Amino acid sequence: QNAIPRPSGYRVSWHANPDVEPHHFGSSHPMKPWRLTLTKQLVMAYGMHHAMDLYLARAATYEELAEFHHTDYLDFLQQVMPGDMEKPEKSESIVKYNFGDDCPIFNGLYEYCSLYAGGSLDAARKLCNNQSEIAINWSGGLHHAKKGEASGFCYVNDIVLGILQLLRHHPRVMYVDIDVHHGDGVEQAFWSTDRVLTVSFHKYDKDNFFPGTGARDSTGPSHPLNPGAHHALNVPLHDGIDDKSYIQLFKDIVGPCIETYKPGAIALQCGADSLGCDRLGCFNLNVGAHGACVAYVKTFNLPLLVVGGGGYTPRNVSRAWAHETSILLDAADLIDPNIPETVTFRNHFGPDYSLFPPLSEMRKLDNKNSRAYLNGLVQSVREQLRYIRG
Ligand code: ZLV
Ligand code: CA
Ligand code: ZN
Repeated sequence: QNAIPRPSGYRVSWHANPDVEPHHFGSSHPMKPWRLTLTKQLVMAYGMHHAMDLYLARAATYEELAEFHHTDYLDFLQQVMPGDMEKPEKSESIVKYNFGDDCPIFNGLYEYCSLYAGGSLDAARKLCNNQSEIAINWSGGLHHAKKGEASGFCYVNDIVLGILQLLRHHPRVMYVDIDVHHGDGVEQAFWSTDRVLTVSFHKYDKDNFFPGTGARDSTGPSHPLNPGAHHALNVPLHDGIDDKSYIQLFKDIVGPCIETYKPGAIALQCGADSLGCDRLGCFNLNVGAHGACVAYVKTFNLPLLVVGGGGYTPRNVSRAWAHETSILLDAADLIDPNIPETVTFRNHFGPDYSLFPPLSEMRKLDNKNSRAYLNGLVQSVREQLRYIRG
């Protein structure tokens, strides 16, 4: 594959550390850091690495993690070992910090966390220094982690750390989250400030879908003295949303939010579990539609921090994130939709060997989101925006 010419207009940077990739949550756990290896193989086979600035992200330091996280939690994260799960004297802390089946203790856990967080911090810093206009960390996006506890496969919240960095240079930062799960950790971290507007699109079913938060009417603690009131926007969806309705809804909501709030920078979480056929997800999106949301955010030409997130069918995660890398490079048209012969692990992409297989046809769920329901969501977000100024 020929190299893609470096676009002259703006700089795109890639922040990664390959030492994240071999970490293993356990054989039955759906989170597979190996999907990052597969993504990188696609990106490189297409020659996209020639069109970006590549940075080897260093691990976030303890002090950097402590900009958001409690030190007692970090101390525990740093010293906990796989065998501790069975030790009675550790069980109180394990419960307190929410380790267990969703958030297992595996070898190298602290290294894994500090490396993926280091990537987002590095990316945010390059945006702040004007050394990059679009900075990508596919290993980040772990939106459920709380100040003092792990949650939903997430241990440290790299997005919060990245946004805190962006806030040093920008009065307002907008956060957009297209993972199929609610971005609760990021939302909660900024509940008490009007300097971050969070917007999450997700499947919502209070009792049957993790984490059970993110109803339309939960817009942050609404005390009259809280400047952050109304600065959490939630777009709760039902099963089976399709390409056309999702893209329309995304534009109808994200467009007016950016125009009203006028952020200085945007952080975009691109969780790929909103694709059709995802092992944990329940939407019907194809790679093209997921990418169309990324392309839309890019049209606003604001400094953009792009992170990964969920995504549990690795071949489709890597398809989506490779395609989205090409969109961010303005090179989507230069990419052959047939996956090149030279891709290592190409066997994972059979039988179609396409970057855009018809995902929704294979495991189709009925679209339970009526036109009226979606129109109601747009309407209610418009009403919410009356509380927001840029
Ligand atoms: O994609 O988990 O439903 C960002 C992200 O947003 C739950 N967890 C919790 C609540 C009680 N549990 C179930 C515990 C299950 C533990 C292991 C699995 C193992 C095999 C297959 C599926 C799961 C699983 N866990 C599916 N959904 C869960 C969620 C957590 C989802 C986190 C999404 C993270 C990276
Ligand atoms: Ca989401
Ligand atoms: Zn998710």
